[in-house]
Amino acid sequence: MGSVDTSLHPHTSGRAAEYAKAHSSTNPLILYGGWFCPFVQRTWITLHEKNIPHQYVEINPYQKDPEFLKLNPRGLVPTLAVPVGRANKQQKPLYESAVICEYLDEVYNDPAKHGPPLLPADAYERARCRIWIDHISGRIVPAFYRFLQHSDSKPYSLDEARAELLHHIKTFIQEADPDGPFFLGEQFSMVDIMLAPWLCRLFLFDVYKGGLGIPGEGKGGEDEQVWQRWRKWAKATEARQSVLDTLSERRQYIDAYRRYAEDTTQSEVARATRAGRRLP
Ligand SMILES: N[C@@H](CCC(=O)N[C@@H](CS)C(=O)NCC(=O)O)C(=O)O
Repeated sequence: MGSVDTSLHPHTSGRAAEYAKAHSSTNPLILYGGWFCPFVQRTWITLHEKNIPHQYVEINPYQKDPEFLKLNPRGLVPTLAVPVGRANKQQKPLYESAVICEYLDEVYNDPAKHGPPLLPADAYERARCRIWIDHISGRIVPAFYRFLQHSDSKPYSLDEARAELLHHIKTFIQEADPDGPFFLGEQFSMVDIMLAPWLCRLFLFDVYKGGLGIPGEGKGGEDEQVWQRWRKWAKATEARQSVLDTLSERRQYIDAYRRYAEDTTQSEVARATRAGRRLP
């Protein structure tokens, strides 16, 4: 059994380092995160989109520090320490990226300070967003890891893993507003946030797995329109300030994800993927 990666690069770099530094002062709302983690990036993008004052604390979740486990017994990032009580002197923990992001959207709800809500006001539309958030977390994200962790000893081929990821991406984008650029149209929303971090990591398939396989402009055959819509979404989402500002340098991701590509990491996500279990 390989070791869990406690030797990860310890800091953010690039734009994310600047954003982390700008949020390093003491604040009653604390995000415990790891620069490499896409689930953390979901939370980070939400904090950025809503301009929420907070403190960012970089930790290595693989070290399972006892103080950290007291906050989150699952031992995962993101973990949020939320101020409660009089004068915000006490804090309570929250975890699970999708839960945290919805919490932030609900609590920081003054449009003058925090912009428009990230989920629609209409109950039906909100529920529909949650279907596609569930599709992202329950289908696209697991397929991402099955593909990235592919090795010759797997019971499925690399082409099957690639086809599965592309199938889930296609199903998702066919549900998006036809004009876009974002899932709901002009408005950047929680649905976009839930997928953006993995979008930013798709280049890893070019580095490690011989390519992602999404056809280039004009090469999508009968699916050309679908892939065109995907490219529009991807371009707009990648260019979003909150997404750019929460990314470290590419070479750091390439190093950090080598253990996934070689299928040697013992992270909870990788072990669940290997065992065919639901992701943590
Ligand atoms: N379902 C969790 C997943 C979080 C997660 O897996 N985080 C990883 C880092 S990307 C982690 O903390 N791993 C620690 C470990 O595997 O021991 C969420 O959405 O927040």
